[in-house]
Amino acid sequence: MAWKKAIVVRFHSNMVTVQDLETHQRLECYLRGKFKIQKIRPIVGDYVEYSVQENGNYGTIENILPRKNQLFRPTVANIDQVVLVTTLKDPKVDLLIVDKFLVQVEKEKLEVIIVLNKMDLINSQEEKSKLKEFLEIYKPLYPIICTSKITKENIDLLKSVLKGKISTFAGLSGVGKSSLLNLLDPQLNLKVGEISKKLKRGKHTTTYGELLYLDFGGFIVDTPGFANLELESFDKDEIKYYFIEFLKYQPYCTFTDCSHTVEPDCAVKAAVEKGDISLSRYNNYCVIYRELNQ
Ligand SMILES: Nc1nc2c(ncn2[C@@H]2O[C@H](COP(=O)(O)OP(=O)(O)OP(=O)(O)O)[C@@H](O)[C@H]2O)c(=O)[nH]1
Ligand SMILES: [Mg+2]
Ligand SMILES: [Zn+2]
Repeated sequence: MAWKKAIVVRFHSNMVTVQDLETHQRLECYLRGKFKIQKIRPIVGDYVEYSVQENGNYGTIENILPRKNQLFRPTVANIDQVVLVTTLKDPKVDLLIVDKFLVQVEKEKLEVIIVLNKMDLINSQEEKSKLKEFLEIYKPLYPIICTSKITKENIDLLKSVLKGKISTFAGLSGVGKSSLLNLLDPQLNLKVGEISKKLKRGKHTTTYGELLYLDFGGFIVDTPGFANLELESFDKDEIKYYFIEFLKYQPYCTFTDCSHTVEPDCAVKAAVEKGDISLSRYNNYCVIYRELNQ
């Protein structure tokens, strides 16, 4: 029988669950022995070719197609975009965490969309000015979608952004990732407000995420929220390349290896003083640089 194409949605011991690209039907598959010999393992998000066994109950993975990219936490292949979900209130997310997250995504050269959730909680003048500040900082840099589980604003816009793509939802615990996904596709029926309790107890979360299929077309990985974000594996000198708005000024710094922190005649610092680069972003860059310089 001819091979068919599918995507790996789940991995467990020595079998994988695949979803056929045409029929969307799921099937448990065995791996050919050659993969073990070649030390190749399919991961969630891999496109594969498979054949169906005679009884029709199981399939066999025949071939793993080349990966476009690979994310390690969670382990997923062929990601089109990362959706960073964040909030200004309950929890109040520090912009340093947002910037650290963006650094990670920029390093992987992935597309990112910022979703600002719990808009229903933004009511007081103080909260509204925080919102204004957030938009002023990030709108020139990344697409932002403001959402709420309560008012359901912009859920259709979010749907259109996810349609036909493989996306991961990332963000601090409690910002509403699972809630938003349930709103997008109620069949997902994800647990809300529970994983964070598990994290507090220090339980390990699975490293192999599951690919969830959205009924309007598209795949999602609902990653468990992280409590904090450390950039331990980064070199202090690479961080400047991941603050994307610095790039066009960098060539005009007097020192070619300028770190934009203490050097004189720094074009990035000049842009901060002129207001062309946000002070918040620049300060967070300096914090990250110093943390890695210790
Ligand atoms: N007011 C308000 N509450 C929300 C909104 N979205 C989610 N919540 C609530 O926030 C809490 C956490 O929501 P979850 O969807 O579990 O958050 P999560 O990001 O998946 O959290 P983890 O799985 O721990 O990473 C729940 O009590 C939700 O009901 C929103 O737009 N507005
Ligand atoms: Mg969740
Ligand atoms: Zn400089």
